[in-house]
Amino acid sequence: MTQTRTAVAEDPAKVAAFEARIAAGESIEPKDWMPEKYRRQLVRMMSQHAHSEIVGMLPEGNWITRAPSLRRKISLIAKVQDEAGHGLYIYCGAETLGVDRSELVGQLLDGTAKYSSIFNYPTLSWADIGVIGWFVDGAAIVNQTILAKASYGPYARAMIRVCKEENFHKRQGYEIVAVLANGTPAQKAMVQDAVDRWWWPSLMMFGPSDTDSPNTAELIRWKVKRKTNDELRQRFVNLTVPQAMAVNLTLPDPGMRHDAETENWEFGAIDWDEFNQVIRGNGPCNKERLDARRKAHDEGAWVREAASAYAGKQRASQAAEAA
Ligand code: BYC
Repeated sequence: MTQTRTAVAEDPAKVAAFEARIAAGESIEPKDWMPEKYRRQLVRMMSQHAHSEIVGMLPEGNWITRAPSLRRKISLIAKVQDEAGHGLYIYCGAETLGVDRSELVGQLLDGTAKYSSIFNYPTLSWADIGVIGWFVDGAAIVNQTILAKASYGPYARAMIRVCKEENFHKRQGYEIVAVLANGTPAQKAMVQDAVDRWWWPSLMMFGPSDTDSPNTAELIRWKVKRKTNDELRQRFVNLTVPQAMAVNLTLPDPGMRHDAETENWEFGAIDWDEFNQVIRGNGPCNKERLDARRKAHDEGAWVREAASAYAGKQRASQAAEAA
Protein backbone atom coordinates (compact mmCIF):
# COMPACT_ATOMS: atom_id res chain seq x y z
CA MET A 1 0.00 0.00 0.00
CA THR A 2 1.30 3.44 -0.73
CA GLN A 3 0.68 6.88 0.64
CA THR A 4 -0.60 8.04 -2.73
CA ARG A 5 -3.88 6.12 -2.86
CA THR A 6 -6.43 7.77 -5.08
CA ALA A 7 -8.98 9.81 -3.21
CA VAL A 8 -12.36 8.12 -3.05
CA ALA A 9 -15.55 9.73 -1.82
CA GLU A 10 -15.95 8.73 1.81
CA ASP A 11 -19.19 7.54 3.37
CA PRO A 12 -20.55 10.60 5.26
CA ALA A 13 -21.92 8.34 8.00
CA LYS A 14 -18.46 6.87 8.61
CA VAL A 15 -16.90 10.33 8.61
CA ALA A 16 -19.49 11.56 11.12
CA ALA A 17 -18.92 8.54 13.37
CA PHE A 18 -15.16 9.12 13.19
CA GLU A 19 -15.53 12.82 14.05
CA ALA A 20 -17.78 11.86 16.98
CA ARG A 21 -15.15 9.46 18.32
CA ILE A 22 -12.53 12.21 18.07
CA ALA A 23 -14.84 14.67 19.82
CA ALA A 24 -15.40 12.13 22.61
CA GLY A 25 -11.62 11.84 23.10
CA GLU A 26 -11.42 8.22 21.95
CA SER A 27 -8.18 6.73 20.73
CA ILE A 28 -8.10 5.70 17.06
CA GLU A 29 -6.46 2.31 16.54
CA PRO A 30 -4.93 0.78 13.38
CA LYS A 31 -7.89 -1.40 12.41
CA ASP A 32 -10.46 1.36 12.97
CA TRP A 33 -11.95 3.16 10.02
CA MET A 34 -10.35 6.58 9.47
CA PRO A 35 -10.61 9.23 6.75
CA GLU A 36 -7.89 8.91 4.14
CA LYS A 37 -6.68 12.44 4.90
CA TYR A 38 -6.28 11.61 8.61
CA ARG A 39 -4.22 8.55 7.64
CA ARG A 40 -2.09 10.57 5.24
CA GLN A 41 -1.47 13.37 7.73
CA LEU A 42 -0.28 10.80 10.27
CA VAL A 43 1.99 9.02 7.79
CA ARG A 44 3.49 12.41 6.86
CA MET A 45 4.04 13.51 10.42
CA MET A 46 5.18 10.17 11.85
CA SER A 47 7.57 9.47 8.99
CA GLN A 48 9.11 12.93 9.27
CA HIS A 49 9.42 12.36 12.99
CA ALA A 50 11.09 8.95 12.52
CA HIS A 51 13.49 10.39 9.93
CA SER A 52 14.37 13.19 12.38
CA GLU A 53 15.32 10.68 15.03
CA ILE A 54 17.57 8.76 12.65
CA VAL A 55 19.20 11.82 11.04
CA GLY A 56 19.42 13.35 14.52
CA MET A 57 21.93 10.65 15.48
CA LEU A 58 24.50 12.15 13.11
CA PRO A 59 25.44 15.54 14.67
CA GLU A 60 25.96 14.00 18.11
CA GLY A 61 27.42 10.75 16.76
CA ASN A 62 30.27 12.91 15.41
CA TRP A 63 31.42 13.50 19.01
CA ILE A 64 31.40 9.94 20.36
CA THR A 65 35.08 9.44 19.57
CA ARG A 66 35.96 12.84 21.05
CA ALA A 67 33.94 12.77 24.30
CA PRO A 68 36.18 14.16 27.06
CA SER A 69 35.84 11.24 29.51
CA LEU A 70 34.69 7.64 29.65
CA ARG A 71 31.56 8.68 31.58
CA ARG A 72 30.63 11.25 28.94
CA LYS A 73 31.31 8.75 26.16
CA ILE A 74 29.07 6.09 27.73
CA SER A 75 26.21 8.59 28.19
CA LEU A 76 26.54 9.90 24.66
CA ILE A 77 26.61 6.42 23.11
CA ALA A 78 23.49 5.51 25.12
CA LYS A 79 21.73 8.70 24.01
CA VAL A 80 22.53 8.25 20.33
CA GLN A 81 21.43 4.62 20.53
CA ASP A 82 18.14 5.72 22.13
CA GLU A 83 17.50 8.02 19.16
CA ALA A 84 17.84 5.01 16.84
CA GLY A 85 15.29 3.19 19.02
CA HIS A 86 12.90 6.15 18.80
CA GLY A 87 13.19 6.13 15.01
CA LEU A 88 12.39 2.42 14.94
CA TYR A 89 9.32 2.67 17.21
CA ILE A 90 7.95 5.50 15.13
CA TYR A 91 8.59 3.73 11.80
CA CYS A 92 6.73 0.73 13.31
CA GLY A 93 3.91 3.05 14.35
CA ALA A 94 3.74 4.50 10.81
CA GLU A 95 3.58 0.96 9.38
CA THR A 96 0.33 0.38 11.29
CA LEU A 97 -1.17 2.92 8.86
CA GLY A 98 -0.53 0.57 5.94
CA VAL A 99 2.68 2.05 4.58
CA ASP A 100 5.94 0.18 4.20
CA ARG A 101 9.05 1.35 6.01
CA SER A 102 11.23 0.86 2.94
CA GLU A 103 9.01 3.30 1.05
CA LEU A 104 9.39 5.90 3.81
CA VAL A 105 13.16 5.43 4.02
CA GLY A 106 13.30 5.73 0.22
CA GLN A 107 11.61 9.14 0.49
CA LEU A 108 14.20 10.28 3.03
CA LEU A 109 17.10 9.09 0.88
CA ASP A 110 15.80 10.61 -2.36
CA GLY A 111 15.32 13.95 -0.59
CA THR A 112 11.51 14.13 -0.96
CA ALA A 113 10.73 13.64 2.76
CA LYS A 114 11.44 16.27 5.36
CA TYR A 115 13.18 15.78 8.71
CA SER A 116 13.69 18.30 11.48
CA SER A 117 15.52 21.45 10.37
CA ILE A 118 17.64 21.39 13.54
CA PHE A 119 19.82 18.51 12.37
CA ASN A 120 21.16 20.51 9.44
CA TYR A 121 23.48 22.55 11.66
CA PRO A 122 27.06 21.52 12.50
CA THR A 123 28.35 20.42 15.93
CA LEU A 124 31.51 22.52 16.22
CA SER A 125 32.57 21.92 19.83
CA TRP A 126 31.97 19.57 22.76
CA ALA A 127 29.70 22.26 24.26
CA ASP A 128 27.32 21.69 21.32
CA ILE A 129 26.62 18.22 22.70
CA GLY A 130 25.52 19.74 26.00
CA VAL A 131 23.42 22.40 24.32
CA ILE A 132 21.73 19.90 21.97
CA GLY A 133 20.65 17.81 24.98
CA TRP A 134 19.41 20.91 26.77
CA PHE A 135 17.69 22.78 23.89
CA VAL A 136 16.92 20.14 21.23
CA ASP A 137 15.84 17.35 23.56
CA GLY A 138 14.17 19.98 25.76
CA ALA A 139 12.17 21.21 22.75
CA ALA A 140 11.37 17.61 21.81
CA ILE A 141 10.00 16.97 25.31
CA VAL A 142 7.73 20.01 25.12
CA ASN A 143 6.41 18.86 21.72
CA GLN A 144 6.23 15.14 22.41
CA THR A 145 4.65 15.27 25.88
CA ILE A 146 1.67 16.80 24.14
CA LEU A 147 1.85 14.27 21.27
CA ALA A 148 1.52 11.54 23.90
CA LYS A 149 -2.13 12.67 24.01
CA ALA A 150 -2.55 12.46 20.22
CA SER A 151 -5.70 10.77 18.94
CA TYR A 152 -3.82 8.01 17.09
CA GLY A 153 -3.07 5.30 19.67
CA PRO A 154 0.21 3.85 18.34
CA TYR A 155 1.77 7.33 17.98
CA ALA A 156 0.61 8.48 21.41
CA ARG A 157 1.91 5.32 23.11
CA ALA A 158 5.29 5.55 21.36
CA MET A 159 5.65 9.09 22.72
CA ILE A 160 5.34 7.95 26.33
CA ARG A 161 8.50 5.88 26.21
CA VAL A 162 10.28 8.37 23.96
CA CYS A 163 9.62 11.20 26.42
CA LYS A 164 11.01 9.21 29.35
CA GLU A 165 14.25 8.74 27.43
CA GLU A 166 14.31 12.35 26.25
CA ASN A 167 14.26 13.44 29.88
CA PHE A 168 17.52 11.58 30.50
CA HIS A 169 18.94 13.14 27.32
CA LYS A 170 18.03 16.60 28.44
CA ARG A 171 19.57 16.09 31.85
CA GLN A 172 22.83 14.75 30.48
CA GLY A 173 22.96 17.80 28.18
CA TYR A 174 22.15 20.34 30.87
CA GLU A 175 24.72 18.79 33.17
CA ILE A 176 27.43 19.16 30.50
CA VAL A 177 26.34 22.79 30.07
CA ALA A 178 26.35 23.48 33.83
CA VAL A 179 29.86 22.03 34.24
CA LEU A 180 31.25 24.09 31.34
CA ALA A 181 29.42 27.23 32.49
CA ASN A 182 31.13 26.91 35.88
CA GLY A 183 34.49 25.99 34.35
CA THR A 184 37.44 27.99 33.06
CA PRO A 185 36.86 31.22 31.09
CA ALA A 186 37.59 29.27 27.89
CA GLN A 187 34.99 26.62 28.77
CA LYS A 188 32.43 29.28 29.62
CA ALA A 189 33.09 31.06 26.31
CA MET A 190 32.76 27.75 24.45
CA VAL A 191 29.36 26.98 25.97
CA GLN A 192 28.09 30.53 25.47
CA ASP A 193 29.08 30.29 21.81
CA ALA A 194 27.14 27.02 21.50
CA VAL A 195 24.08 28.62 23.13
CA ASP A 196 24.32 31.55 20.71
CA ARG A 197 24.41 29.24 17.67
CA TRP A 198 21.69 26.76 18.74
CA TRP A 199 19.08 29.07 20.28
CA TRP A 200 17.32 30.35 17.17
CA PRO A 201 17.42 27.04 15.23
CA SER A 202 15.91 25.38 18.35
CA LEU A 203 12.97 27.81 18.26
CA MET A 204 12.49 26.89 14.58
CA MET A 205 12.02 23.22 15.53
CA PHE A 206 8.42 24.03 16.49
CA GLY A 207 7.61 24.83 12.88
CA PRO A 208 6.30 27.96 11.16
CA SER A 209 4.28 30.52 13.01
CA ASP A 210 0.60 29.52 13.35
CA THR A 211 -0.44 32.00 10.68
CA ASP A 212 1.84 30.19 8.17
CA SER A 213 1.23 26.61 9.25
CA PRO A 214 -0.97 24.90 6.65
CA ASN A 215 -1.43 21.66 8.63
CA THR A 216 -2.15 22.91 12.15
CA ALA A 217 -5.89 23.61 11.89
CA GLU A 218 -6.71 20.16 10.54
CA LEU A 219 -4.40 18.36 12.97
CA ILE A 220 -5.84 20.23 15.95
CA ARG A 221 -9.39 19.43 14.78
CA TRP A 222 -8.47 15.76 14.68
CA LYS A 223 -6.64 16.00 18.03
CA VAL A 224 -3.36 14.81 16.56
CA LYS A 225 -1.80 18.11 17.59
CA ARG A 226 -3.19 19.35 20.91
CA LYS A 227 -1.32 22.67 20.90
CA THR A 228 -0.22 24.93 18.07
CA ASN A 229 3.37 25.53 16.97
CA ASP A 230 3.44 28.99 18.59
CA GLU A 231 1.93 27.75 21.87
CA LEU A 232 4.59 25.05 22.21
CA ARG A 233 7.40 27.41 21.20
CA GLN A 234 6.31 29.86 23.89
CA ARG A 235 6.19 27.09 26.49
CA PHE A 236 9.74 26.05 25.57
CA VAL A 237 10.99 29.64 25.89
CA ASN A 238 9.25 30.07 29.26
CA LEU A 239 10.87 26.89 30.58
CA THR A 240 14.32 27.55 29.17
CA VAL A 241 14.92 31.18 30.19
CA PRO A 242 15.14 30.39 33.94
CA GLN A 243 17.38 27.40 33.18
CA ALA A 244 19.78 29.73 31.32
CA MET A 245 19.74 32.17 34.20
CA ALA A 246 20.52 29.38 36.66
CA VAL A 247 23.82 28.68 34.90
CA ASN A 248 24.60 32.35 34.12
CA LEU A 249 24.34 31.98 30.36
CA THR A 250 22.76 34.58 28.10
CA LEU A 251 20.26 33.81 25.38
CA PRO A 252 21.11 35.69 22.15
CA ASP A 253 17.99 37.84 22.17
CA PRO A 254 18.62 41.27 23.67
CA GLY A 255 14.96 42.27 23.34
CA MET A 256 13.65 39.38 25.42
CA ARG A 257 11.45 40.54 28.29
CA HIS A 258 9.09 39.08 30.83
CA ASP A 259 5.45 40.08 30.52
CA ALA A 260 4.08 40.10 34.05
CA GLU A 261 0.50 39.89 32.84
CA THR A 262 0.80 36.85 30.55
CA GLU A 263 3.81 35.43 32.46
CA ASN A 264 5.44 34.79 29.11
CA TRP A 265 9.00 35.55 28.14
CA GLU A 266 8.50 37.56 24.97
CA PHE A 267 11.14 36.87 22.36
CA GLY A 268 12.38 38.52 19.18
CA ALA A 269 11.65 37.81 15.52
CA ILE A 270 12.60 34.42 14.11
CA ASP A 271 14.47 34.45 10.79
CA TRP A 272 11.91 32.56 8.71
CA ASP A 273 14.02 32.97 5.56
CA GLU A 274 16.71 30.87 7.21
CA PHE A 275 14.10 28.27 8.28
CA ASN A 276 12.68 28.06 4.74
CA GLN A 277 16.14 27.67 3.24
CA VAL A 278 16.98 24.84 5.64
CA ILE A 279 13.73 22.91 5.04
CA ARG A 280 14.21 23.29 1.28
CA GLY A 281 17.54 21.47 1.55
CA ASN A 282 19.87 24.49 1.63
CA GLY A 283 20.98 24.46 5.27
CA PRO A 284 24.64 24.22 6.31
CA CYS A 285 24.65 20.40 6.58
CA ASN A 286 21.68 19.08 4.55
CA LYS A 287 23.92 17.51 1.91
CA GLU A 288 26.31 16.01 4.45
CA ARG A 289 23.44 14.47 6.44
CA LEU A 290 21.77 12.87 3.43
CA ASP A 291 25.11 11.64 2.05
CA ALA A 292 25.80 9.98 5.42
CA ARG A 293 22.37 8.31 5.48
CA ARG A 294 22.73 7.08 1.87
CA LYS A 295 26.18 5.64 2.62
CA ALA A 296 24.89 3.87 5.76
CA HIS A 297 21.92 2.52 3.79
CA ASP A 298 24.14 1.16 0.99
CA GLU A 299 26.64 -0.32 3.41
CA GLY A 300 23.81 -1.94 5.39
CA ALA A 301 22.36 -3.74 2.35
CA TRP A 302 24.01 -7.01 3.36
CA VAL A 303 22.38 -6.86 6.79
CA ARG A 304 18.91 -6.44 5.25
CA GLU A 305 19.64 -9.29 2.82
CA ALA A 306 20.89 -11.56 5.61
CA ALA A 307 17.84 -10.77 7.77
CA SER A 308 15.47 -11.52 4.85
CA ALA A 309 17.29 -14.78 4.06
CA TYR A 310 17.08 -15.81 7.73
CA ALA A 311 13.37 -14.93 7.91
CA GLY A 312 12.82 -16.96 4.70
CA LYS A 313 14.55 -20.00 6.24
CA GLN A 314 12.48 -19.65 9.42
CA ARG A 315 9.27 -19.53 7.40
CA ALA A 316 10.32 -22.56 5.35
CA SER A 317 11.19 -24.62 8.43
CA GLN A 318 7.91 -23.64 10.17
CA ALA A 319 5.98 -24.63 7.02
CA ALA A 320 7.84 -27.97 6.88
CA GLU A 321 7.06 -28.64 10.54
CA ALA A 322 3.38 -27.79 10.04
CA ALA A 323 3.14 -30.08 6.97
N1 BYC B 1 11.83 21.07 10.26
O1 BYC B 1 2.02 23.03 8.72
P1 BYC B 1 3.25 22.84 9.56
C1 BYC B 1 14.41 14.66 18.33
C2 BYC B 1 7.41 21.46 7.75
S1 BYC B 1 13.69 14.52 16.77
C3 BYC B 1 11.50 20.58 9.05
O2 BYC B 1 3.33 23.62 10.82
P2 BYC B 1 2.91 20.43 11.06
C4 BYC B 1 15.80 14.32 18.51
C5 BYC B 1 6.20 20.57 7.97
O3 BYC B 1 6.56 19.21 7.99
C6 BYC B 1 12.13 15.27 17.03
N2 BYC B 1 10.27 20.74 8.50
O4 BYC B 1 3.44 21.27 9.84
C7 BYC B 1 16.42 13.39 17.70
C8 BYC B 1 5.35 20.96 6.78
O5 BYC B 1 5.88 20.36 5.60
P3 BYC B 1 5.02 19.34 4.68
C9 BYC B 1 11.45 15.71 15.79
C10 BYC B 1 9.37 21.38 9.25
O6 BYC B 1 3.14 18.99 10.74
C11 BYC B 1 17.78 13.15 17.82
C12 BYC B 1 5.64 22.44 6.63
O7 BYC B 1 6.90 22.67 7.25
N3 BYC B 1 10.10 16.00 16.23
O8 BYC B 1 13.74 15.04 19.22
O9 BYC B 1 1.53 20.85 11.41
C13 BYC B 1 18.55 13.84 18.77
C14 BYC B 1 4.58 23.30 7.26
O10 BYC B 1 4.55 23.15 8.70
C15 BYC B 1 9.65 21.88 10.52
C16 BYC B 1 9.03 15.81 15.46
O11 BYC B 1 9.12 15.43 14.33
C17 BYC B 1 10.94 21.70 11.04
N4 BYC B 1 11.32 22.17 12.24
O12 BYC B 1 3.84 20.86 12.28
C18 BYC B 1 17.93 14.77 19.60
C19 BYC B 1 7.71 16.05 16.16
N5 BYC B 1 8.54 22.48 11.01
O13 BYC B 1 5.05 18.02 5.39
C20 BYC B 1 16.55 14.99 19.49
C21 BYC B 1 6.51 15.64 15.35
C22 BYC B 1 7.60 22.36 10.07
O14 BYC B 1 3.62 19.89 4.61
N6 BYC B 1 6.10 16.65 14.42
N7 BYC B 1 8.09 21.72 9.00
O15 BYC B 1 5.75 19.31 3.39
C23 BYC B 1 5.37 17.74 14.75
O16 BYC B 1 5.08 17.99 15.91
C24 BYC B 1 4.90 18.62 13.64
O17 BYC B 1 4.95 17.88 12.43
C25 BYC B 1 5.73 19.93 13.48
C26 BYC B 1 5.25 20.67 12.22
C27 BYC B 1 5.51 20.82 14.70
C28 BYC B 1 7.22 19.66 13.31
